Amino acid sequence: MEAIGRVLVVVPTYNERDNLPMIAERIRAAVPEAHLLVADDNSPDGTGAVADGLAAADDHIHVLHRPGKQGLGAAYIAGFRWGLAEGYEVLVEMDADGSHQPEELPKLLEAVADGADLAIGSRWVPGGKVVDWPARREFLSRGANVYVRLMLGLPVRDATAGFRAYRAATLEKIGLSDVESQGYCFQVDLTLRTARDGLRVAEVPITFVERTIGTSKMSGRVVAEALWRVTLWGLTGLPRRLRRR
Ligand SMILES: Nc1nc2c(ncn2[C@@H]2O[C@H](COP(=O)(O)OP(=O)(O)OP(=O)(O)O)[C@@H](O)[C@H]2O)c(=O)[nH]1
Ligand SMILES: [Mg+2]
Repeated sequence: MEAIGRVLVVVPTYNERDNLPMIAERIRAAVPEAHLLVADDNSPDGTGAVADGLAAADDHIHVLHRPGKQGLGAAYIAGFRWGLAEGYEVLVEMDADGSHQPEELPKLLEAVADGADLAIGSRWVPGGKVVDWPARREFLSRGANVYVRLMLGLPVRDATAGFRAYRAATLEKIGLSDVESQGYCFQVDLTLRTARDGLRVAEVPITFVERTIGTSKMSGRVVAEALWRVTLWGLTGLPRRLRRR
């Protein structure tokens, strides 16, 4: 296991006022050396001010204020850019709603230390679990992942997962400037880029817990974006895959 250097956990927020203090505290306890960046899209519920309060009391917490709701992908790209400019060596993605458990962060970081260029906290590998999800959400996530595997031929069980750790070098290599995905297919987009560039993707089993506070930002529009983009990537990549056979 090698040393991995400075870690930045990027947490995007939109109306997570009631979740943020608790999740920040759990992150700080689970990985005390790591820094936390809250990327808030000017949440109407005042999450940005809550984040400022946390940052004022703790030099390991930072806030990136963005002008308005521009989607998860855009928030992460802005957060990654901030972290790369500040010289962090590992950049972690994590939800604010408690679905991703900070206590599982060391496991993800270990996979990076063991050589992964991208470590994905996976619900759909042996040992991975989902707690309290309605059947239709599980069906949607499993179905999306089957479709992604069929269309893109990605050797990954949970390509839509949003709990992951990237080496800075991975993000620099795959390039962020031409990423257009806004919603959750951002995760598939970056997984595809990482695999295409021949980098090493590791999946670590995690337990995903349905949020108990606040509301989901998952919408029909987000699902539709993922569906058309994955279909397009699959169809445009297909001739190349067939030629390789
Ligand atoms: N900055 C920012 N954060 C967002 C945006 N959309 C979602 N988020 C955050 O991204 C994380 C995941 O969003 P959720 O609404 O929990 O979506 P999800 O986890 O895929 O879906 P659920 O399982 O239904 O909760 C949360 O921390 C949200 O606050 C956005 O447009 N901008
Ligand atoms: Mg959630």
